[in-house]
Amino acid sequence: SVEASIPEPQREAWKKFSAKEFSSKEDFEKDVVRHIETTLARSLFNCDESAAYGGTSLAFRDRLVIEWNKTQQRQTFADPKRVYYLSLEFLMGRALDNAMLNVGMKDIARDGLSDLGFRMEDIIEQERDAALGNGGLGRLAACFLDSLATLDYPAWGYALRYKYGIFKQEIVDGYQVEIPDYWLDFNPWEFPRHDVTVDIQFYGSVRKYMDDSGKQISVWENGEIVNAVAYDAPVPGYGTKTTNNLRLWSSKASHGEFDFTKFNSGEYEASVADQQRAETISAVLYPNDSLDRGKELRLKQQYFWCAASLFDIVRRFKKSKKAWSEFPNQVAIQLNDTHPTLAIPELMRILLDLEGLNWDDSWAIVQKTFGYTNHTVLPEALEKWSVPLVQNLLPRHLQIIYEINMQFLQYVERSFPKDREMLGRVSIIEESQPKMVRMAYLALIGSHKVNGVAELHSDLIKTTIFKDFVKIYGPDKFTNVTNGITPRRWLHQANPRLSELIASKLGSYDYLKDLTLLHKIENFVDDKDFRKEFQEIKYANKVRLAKYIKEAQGISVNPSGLFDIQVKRIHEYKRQQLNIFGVIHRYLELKEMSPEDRKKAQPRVSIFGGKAAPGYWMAKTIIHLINQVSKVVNADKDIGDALKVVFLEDYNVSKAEIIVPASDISEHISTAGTEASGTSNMKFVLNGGLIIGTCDGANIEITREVGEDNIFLFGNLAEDVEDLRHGHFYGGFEIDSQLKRVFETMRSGTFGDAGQFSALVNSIVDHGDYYLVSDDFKSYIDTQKLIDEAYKQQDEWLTKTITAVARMGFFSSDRCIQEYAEEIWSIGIIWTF
Ligand code: IMP
Ligand code: B1N
Repeated sequence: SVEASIPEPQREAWKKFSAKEFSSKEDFEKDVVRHIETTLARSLFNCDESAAYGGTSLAFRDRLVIEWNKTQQRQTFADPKRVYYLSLEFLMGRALDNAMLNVGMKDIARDGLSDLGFRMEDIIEQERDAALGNGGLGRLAACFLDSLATLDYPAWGYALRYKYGIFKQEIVDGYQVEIPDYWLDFNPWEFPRHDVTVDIQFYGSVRKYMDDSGKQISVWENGEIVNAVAYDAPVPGYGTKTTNNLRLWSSKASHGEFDFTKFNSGEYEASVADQQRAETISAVLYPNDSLDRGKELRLKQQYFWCAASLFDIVRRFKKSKKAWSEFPNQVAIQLNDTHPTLAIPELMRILLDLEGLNWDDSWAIVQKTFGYTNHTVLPEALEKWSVPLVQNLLPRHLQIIYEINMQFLQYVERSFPKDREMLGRVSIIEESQPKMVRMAYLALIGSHKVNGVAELHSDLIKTTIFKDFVKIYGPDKFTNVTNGITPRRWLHQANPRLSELIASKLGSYDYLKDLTLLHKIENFVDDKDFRKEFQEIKYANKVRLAKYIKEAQGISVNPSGLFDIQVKRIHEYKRQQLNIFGVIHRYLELKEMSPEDRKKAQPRVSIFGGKAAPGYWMAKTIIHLINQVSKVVNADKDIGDALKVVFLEDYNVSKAEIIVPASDISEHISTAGTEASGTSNMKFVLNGGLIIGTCDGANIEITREVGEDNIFLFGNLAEDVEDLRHGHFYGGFEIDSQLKRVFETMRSGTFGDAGQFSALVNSIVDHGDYYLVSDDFKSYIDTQKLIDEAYKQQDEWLTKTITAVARMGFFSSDRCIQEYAEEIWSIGIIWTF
């Protein structure tokens, strides 16, 4: 149904002038020039690369919009069950290159731009990243959108339109400095929908009364209203016409009577202040990864976004005039971690208070609708909100949460009458001072499925944080969906030569839609020409990165050295400290060698990159140490090319696209049992690099797929971590002797004032070494030695990397989305023809 459609007699005229997609080079050029001259009001005489980027993007945007409109029409007409992916983070990166590849017009664009006097690569570089996320969780959401569209699923993403994405990182005197990322100056990819708005309420109170039939009614009233405005971004699938939608909500002051009276009574300033306060809600992405800070504004963001999204979803459902019992057959909502958990009490509120359903029917609908994905077992990342905070901001929701909890606890009590302690353990409300709402429990109780993101992680949640809930609900409520990555961006776009080589051997690019087809390149593992080309591509990618390192960081690195890369958020559990201590150890060994021996040593380039949360001092100390070591080692004339250390500033998605294809080794070395999955591990191997890693997260499944010979595993196992930690405190423990030597060197001032690093060293020496750096140190450096030796056997190394690439088919986000669709969402595809 179309609410404002053109009458039948006028449709012919309409159709005659309907927008058409360019399909030739000439039409593309025409569109680009028209956009530059009219939309951007520039001319032949002042068209720089940024204007050319604008014109090119707008030309491609036109194409996407046409397909986007048709997709929405098809979906509206078919009215199938849709999936809604609620994520506070979508780390999309750049859109232009992706749009060109997905609609398959990149070659035309290259030729067209060249006719107009531009190099396409330079134009692509003009775009700033859409960086609405911190790390893996946000990038996973972006890969999922790509797969959902590619597989023709009717799906929407919902998030916030932050004015400021993740901060830009600068390194000043070795320290991280955060610069705000105001990214919306020019964003051709979004469409403001000023007609799609929702009033969102905060604060206020709940009035209860009996209606005539004796039914209790709750009214949430006297609150503050903030307006949510929709901004849409098209999400094109690869090699399909399906173009789905990512809807971002922006907050603004509601222009009700309230403001109006203020204006009239001359309180102009107060009114503007209100406006700014409202806009603050969607202003900034919280820059914490796997860390919960419990800030009120964050809770406001979460509710604002959940309420606006649910209003939209419910409105769409109501257009079909189906019975409420049909809601779970039309709507699947996936909670990306606990951040959108308020959607559960919000849907309850809509059904109970606004639609007049009873509790049991409402609850049945809610439980069938939601699925919850857990992404971490780290205690510091598990969200809890203080009861007084929720009471004040969302009084009605707190009542509903208490009611959910009461019914749940009654059920538990009936099922486990002998286990009195269980009630306190599983209660949604933690009886602390102040009381806290445990969001993971609420998400679990309100969903029909809970999944972890890699096998080990999915097993771990069942034996640790959700142990009691497995007893209560049985094991079937829990499942695993191992993460994946989109091969479109992470192979085809980031590594076009490798993608082309693979396509030439497989006969087509079909493997980009069915990554399991990759296994066939194992047949070419002995093919001389293939091997040569494969090796040359890796070298060329290393040259490209070396060039970038020189430009960005001013450090010269030799591309024939072993490129050892660790790029990810800086976090103690990810153990960049283990890596840099290993680098110091290597430096000391090189210093002790004779010049002849040093010449024989395998040259290495150690590359780091990643952001620390602004308030995470230990992570910032690690960054500082890496930069200090880099300064000393790179300037040491004895060392030369034998070792170079680089900290790459401002790691982000578009930089990852240059970095990932250039690794020989990448490091995924978290303390076993702490990294839920990891996804960059998959990206590096898919691009022909090997892993040094612990038995953690998806490393375990990668090992199973590629074979133990094609990965370098080290360190203690997850099952032993608890005993080791216990031992540190009660048994007393000896720091590894080689690590001790590293600490002594630091203490002697080799890398500057040792006091700067004392907290880092003390966390290991004096405070129990929670992350087991010392326990794993020997195993780590021994494995690095093995890698040096293995790398010298270039032929065998090449065989390993080719074999590993061939065996990565499992890790496509397409496989992952298919599992969600079948096991959790029960949705089907919408045919595009
Ligand atoms: P919604 O479900 O109302 O939010 O619609 C989703 C998107 O599809 C909106 O941008 C609508 O404008 C658009 N839409 C809804 N129905 C039709 C239709 O029949 N033809 C074209 N677009 C539609
Ligand atoms: O989610 C990724 C996994 O691959 C990583 O292993 C996992 O660490 C990551 C609170 C998080 N878990 N939890 C978060 C991010 C932001 C925030 O405010 C928690 N991120 C992960 C994808 O599954």
